Amino acid sequence: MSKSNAGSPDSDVLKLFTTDNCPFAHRFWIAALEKEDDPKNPKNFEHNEVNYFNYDLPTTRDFLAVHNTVPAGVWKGKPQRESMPMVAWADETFKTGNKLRASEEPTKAAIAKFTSGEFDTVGALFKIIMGQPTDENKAKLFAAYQELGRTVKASGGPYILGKDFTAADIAVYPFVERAKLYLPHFSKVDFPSGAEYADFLAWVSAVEARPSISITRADRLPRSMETHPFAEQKRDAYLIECAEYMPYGVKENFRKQLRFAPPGKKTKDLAKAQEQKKQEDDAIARVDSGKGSAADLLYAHVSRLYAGADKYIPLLADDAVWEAPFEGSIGRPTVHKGKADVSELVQHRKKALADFRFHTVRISQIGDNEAVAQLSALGRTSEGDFGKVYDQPDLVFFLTSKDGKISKVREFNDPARLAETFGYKIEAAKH
Ligand SMILES: N[C@@H](CCC(=O)N[C@@H](CS)C(=O)NCC(=O)O)C(=O)O
Repeated sequence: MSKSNAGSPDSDVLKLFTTDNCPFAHRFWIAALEKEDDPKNPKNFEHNEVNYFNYDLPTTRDFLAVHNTVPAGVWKGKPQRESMPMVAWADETFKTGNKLRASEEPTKAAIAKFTSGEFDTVGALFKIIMGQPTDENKAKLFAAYQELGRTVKASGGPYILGKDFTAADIAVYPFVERAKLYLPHFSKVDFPSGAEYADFLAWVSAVEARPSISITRADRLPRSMETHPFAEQKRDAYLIECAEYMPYGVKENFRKQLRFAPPGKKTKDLAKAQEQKKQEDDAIARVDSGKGSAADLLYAHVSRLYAGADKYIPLLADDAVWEAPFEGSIGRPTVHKGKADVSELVQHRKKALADFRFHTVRISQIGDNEAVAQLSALGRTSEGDFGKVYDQPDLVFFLTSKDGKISKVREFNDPARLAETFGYKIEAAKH
């Protein structure tokens, strides 16, 4: 736990939660360094490196009390969330360093232009890397790069809006750094070169010459080696190591492998992750064709419960029953009968939480029509600036299936934890 008072109401220092391999966090890191008088010696923010796979680390806990993605932060007791809003906020708030013009119209228009729609440099890249290196997707990304080059030329350069490095350059650059590595490595696609990309490539060089960019692109520092469960120390190899899930869609499977993994080492196993993903996909396919076992349905239950009632409710038999036998002691119903009641329960829960995940899930089929899941839940409520952390480390679902649907769920949680988070009153047991 940090000993500083960064983030507290009487400090001017931002408590920054960031991850050195995330392109969104990279945006804010660049912006934060640009706002420094001396980027080598930052004074506006305190850097907290977050391993968002391991929920037991104190820094990760502090981060999850604020947001579920990096970058995030706390400044004068208030939460800061999401990369581009944070860039704009820092530009307004910190009077030091360079003006990033984040709130000015031309910058806002350029950010929108190059991060969405026809000339999107972000979405098109992800599509290619995530297994769709089609001619159409490649053409779209490369057209966006050319348009960026034309914009730089028209503005007089060397940056998107002319001589000033702005939030527009910051919004795009982290995804170009990754494109240079990921396109050839994962998709066998050459990063563009040649005369038609000259203006775009000149922009890349100009951006990379900035001190803020060199600092953020340095090889991994000790704080990274001590935090993240990856082995490569050189920046390029490290970014590739972290992104290995992308072409295979196994991010969630890597997440499970990395939950308790040691920092500074390579322990993830792509073949095992792919095998697990196949089993999970098969389970969902059986569920969706009405042939799911109790264990398959329990996997679908855990995956879809917080994805929304429309995804969850079709799993239920018409006369499904949800029992929460311990919740009587906090004055909540212990039985919800039929689809309508259960749907109401599911919607009520989703609304109450701003951010939620089940994790460390173990599912076992224990009879022809029964399965049990031992798992943990972690989330944040949706009220107030921060919400409140909801932590239910020992949770059990007992599921009964009938004709490929869920006929009964029994949920066993610690009602004292629900009471603490949601303000229920603990009542004497009524038996
Ligand atoms: N919309 C967010 C996206 C940030 C984001 O997706 N960050 C990823 C890492 S690159 C993250 O924190 N993931 C958390 C997790 O997977 O648990 C932003 O612009 O800041």
